[in-house]
Amino acid sequence: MSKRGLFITVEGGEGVGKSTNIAVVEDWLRGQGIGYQLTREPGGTPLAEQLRGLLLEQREESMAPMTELLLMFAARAQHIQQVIEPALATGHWVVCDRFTDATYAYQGGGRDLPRDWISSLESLVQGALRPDLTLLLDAPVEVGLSRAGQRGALDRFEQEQRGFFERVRACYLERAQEEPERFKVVDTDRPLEAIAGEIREVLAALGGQG
Ligand code: Z5A
Repeated sequence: MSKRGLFITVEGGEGVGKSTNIAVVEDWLRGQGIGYQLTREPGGTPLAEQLRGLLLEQREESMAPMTELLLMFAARAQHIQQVIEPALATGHWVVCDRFTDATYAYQGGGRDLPRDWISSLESLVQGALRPDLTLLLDAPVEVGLSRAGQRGALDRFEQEQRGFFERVRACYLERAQEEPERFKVVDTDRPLEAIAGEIREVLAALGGQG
């Protein structure tokens, strides 16, 4: 039986450079000859991608925070069962663009839903599954918003006000302080090559445990 793969999540606020730096993670994994599955949340399966569409699209009827929370976990349940667990079980590493820390940050920090509701759903939906490493890409909110603002139409989250994104960032940083073994906070308000070098170092240290 193959050794279980490692589960890496990449987190951070709007425009911090997740997509850009996930490419660095992929390059490193390819260079090491490690099989991996790249995926994202909300989404990652056809059904979960449909739920993503519901979560991100702008509509006239506003979405209740509880609806948003339950849809995030509904998508996650499907994603874990169809993609994440099967990949880890065959020894592939899983690289996931956002996971449950985003729920704590956006629905907990941003929308002010109670943290214990999120942790109850986390236990119910994930059982013992937790990331082995979480790369928290961090930059001041104005830096991320100005980078993200150079793109096209805004989704439902991107329409939020600055205070929302400040709460999201504060919640991510608080979580990183609470779990320093799992989180690596990477300052992305720097040139790309410096960021990539730090990410490769973090992965090399983790690879030794894999
Ligand atoms: N969400 C939630 O609420 N609860 C949950 O449980 C989950 C998610 C799982 C969709 O996520 C939304 O779902 C998300 C939270 C919510 N909403 N928001 N906001 P997403 O992952 O699709 O959304 P995103 O945050 O909108 O990703 P993003 O904006 O695409 O950001 P990014 O991937 O971090 O950024 P990027 O595309 O890599 O970089 C942005 C630009 O900056 C780009 O032009 C780069 O070339 C440039 N860039 C990047 N790094 C640098 C540096 N170092 N220097 C200069 N320029 C740079």
